[in-house]
Parts: sequence; C-alpha cells; structure tokens
Amino acid sequence: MASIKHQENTIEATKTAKPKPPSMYRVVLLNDDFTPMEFVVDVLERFFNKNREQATQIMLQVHTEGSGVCGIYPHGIAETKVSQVLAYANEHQHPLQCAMQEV
Ligand code: TYC
Repeated sequence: MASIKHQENTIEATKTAKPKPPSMYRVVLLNDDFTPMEFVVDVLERFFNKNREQATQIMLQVHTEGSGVCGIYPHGIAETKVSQVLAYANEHQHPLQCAMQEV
C-alpha cells in the first residue's frame, strides 16, 4: 500500500510541477601573463562569434580586470565552448583558462 501511495504522489507531483527553464551559464575567460592578446581575440572570434571590435573589447576587459564574459548559454553548450577553448589553447601551448558559472 505504501508503494502504491508513493506512486500516486509521484504522478501527482509530475502533473503539477511547473517546468523550470534551463539554467544558464556564463562562459568566462581568465587573464594570465603569457597568452598573446591576438590569440585571445582569435578565440573570441572563432568560438564566440564576436567581430574583431567586440573580441578586442572583451580581451582588454580580461587583461585589465582579470576576467570577462564571452557569452551566456545553456549548460551543454557552455560545456562545449569551455572544452573547445581549452583544447585550442593547449594545442597552441598557451595557458589560457576558460570557465563556466551558473547565472
Ligand atoms: N594578459 C595577456 C598579455 O598581456 C593577454 C591576455 C588577455 C591573456 C586575456 C589572457 O584571457 C586573457 N599578453
């Protein structure tokens, strides 16, 4: 009886729960002393669809403030962007760091 009651409750909860919109994540770049500025601009153009002017502005924000926002995405897309940036930086032997933060 307890298990049947539990199942009823589960079905009722499923019916009444409001669907939550997916959580969104900021993808950020972090400053370091070694990655060339031009490489960071390339990353922002290549993976975040920024034009040269937008990419340069974000790169300078990271350089002067320590971090900067590349974009805000659903979880899976944010994860993919972070992986792509880290792989690309590693290939080019730059220590550039990239992270995601729930908004
Ligand atoms: N600080 C780096 C330099 O002076 C440039 C840089 C900018 C590095 C942004 C990382 O995310 C970064 N070459």
